[in-house]
Amino acid sequence: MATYAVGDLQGCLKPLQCLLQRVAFDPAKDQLWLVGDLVNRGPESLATLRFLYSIRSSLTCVLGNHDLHLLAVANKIERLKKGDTLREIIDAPDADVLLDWLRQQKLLHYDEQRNLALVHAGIPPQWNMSKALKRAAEVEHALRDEALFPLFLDGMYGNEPPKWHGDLKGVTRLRVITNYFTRMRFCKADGTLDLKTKEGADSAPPGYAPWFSHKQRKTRDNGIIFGHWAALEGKCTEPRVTALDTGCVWGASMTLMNIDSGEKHSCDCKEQA
Ligand SMILES: [Mn+2]
Repeated sequence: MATYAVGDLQGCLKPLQCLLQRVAFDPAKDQLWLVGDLVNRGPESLATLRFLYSIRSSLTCVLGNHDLHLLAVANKIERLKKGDTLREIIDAPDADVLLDWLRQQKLLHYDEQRNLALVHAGIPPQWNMSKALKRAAEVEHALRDEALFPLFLDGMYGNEPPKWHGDLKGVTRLRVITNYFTRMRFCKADGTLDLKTKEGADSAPPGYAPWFSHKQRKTRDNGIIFGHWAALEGKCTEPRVTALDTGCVWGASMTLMNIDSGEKHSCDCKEQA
């Protein structure tokens, strides 16, 4: 029995299957952690979601910004954007089953035994693991609650306010939490977000730094696996922090890591497409 983590899939099913074959993944025995952004932009979003659903009991999965966007579009709260490849999911006869499963997934997973967290974008410097789990649970509750679900989806878009405050209420509060866990790259030590810059770790605007590099970060003693930031090319020198998005959907590669041994494999996406 082994546990593996894989970076952003974004509908790239063949590279995922290439990686699972590489390690002889057996869903009856092994576990697979996914950093989110399961769908969108890539060639096979529907087939990817169906495959994941079929092995759901072997999965630990957190939601990314593209997954939340899919839920918003499917619930007619947001329109498809240029470049979105989500239509096939929304039109599928089994869409309800797939989307209902997606909606049950978490924003932050923490494995206490391994002292290891799984999150799409990151954990802001000002939260320790226990605070982060509480904040993530607020959004997870909204996703599962029939009345809050549409309100949350409607209110989750936007970059403001740029920083968490305990007095925030309602969808504004949920928006900031969601932006941290699913969209963050650069922030200040106090958690002020810059959500515009998408280039590599050395492209921080003045006063900002990659979320993981702040000395004051309260999760420095926890392991964290994250995706979302393709421009890092899987490189992160911060101890115990692992960047797994290697830009498959942009024609680079997909990365799988054995979370206990740290051994990595990658499948080239151009050959697999
Ligand atoms: Mn993302």
